[in-house]
Amino acid sequence: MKIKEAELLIQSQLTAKRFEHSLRVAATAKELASLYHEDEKKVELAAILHDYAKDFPTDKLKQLLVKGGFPEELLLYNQELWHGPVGSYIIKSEHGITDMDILNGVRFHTTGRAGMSKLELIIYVADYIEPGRQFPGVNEVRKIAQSNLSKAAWLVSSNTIQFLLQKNALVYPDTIHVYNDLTRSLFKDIK
Ligand code: DGI
Ligand code: FE
Ligand code: FE
Repeated sequence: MKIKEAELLIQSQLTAKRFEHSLRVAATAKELASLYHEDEKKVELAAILHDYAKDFPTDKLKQLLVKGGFPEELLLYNQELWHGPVGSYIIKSEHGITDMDILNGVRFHTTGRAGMSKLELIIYVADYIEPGRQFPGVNEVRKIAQSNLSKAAWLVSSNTIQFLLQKNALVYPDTIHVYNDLTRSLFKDIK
């Protein structure tokens, strides 16, 4: 799929606001791809497509999550976690995307997971730091993203978990796994 084609497709699926978010994530992700020597075209495509299923109605998300064979445990967690897996399923089954890195970039963009590829880390971080975001602490992540991609992703996971704990929200295991995985690799003597 060409970039322009993906943009038009996403524009047809999302509200204007979310479409603009997707374009900003794509621009941010492209910069990170250049900085960290990742395939810019692949990264841009994954970024444009990452929120494909964000505006799907709940019933459709639920149905496609099961149809796509994703862990049914996801149904016991916040519905925010469903649009990534469902998006990856749709771009594969309806739009012929076969690149596993792109599919995983879309699938895991909300939770992250242990053992993320460079492309996955880029999407995960770009979604958090695109210029329209105003999370507490986002400027620190923006700064670190310029010199250390893993450390930036670690901060995203740490901030997200702290945000969820403050709300007494459930934390999906993959959200914890990315934090543990990056903590292990960044701070080698911490157990
Ligand atoms: O789709 P976006 O809004 O661009 O961003 P996103 O896909 O990263 O979704 C962000 C939301 O998902 C944000 O409010 C934090 C939430 N989230 C991430 N991990 C978890 C989670 N929510 C719950 N309940 N549990 C998680 O593990
Ligand atoms: Fe999302
Ligand atoms: Fe997003």
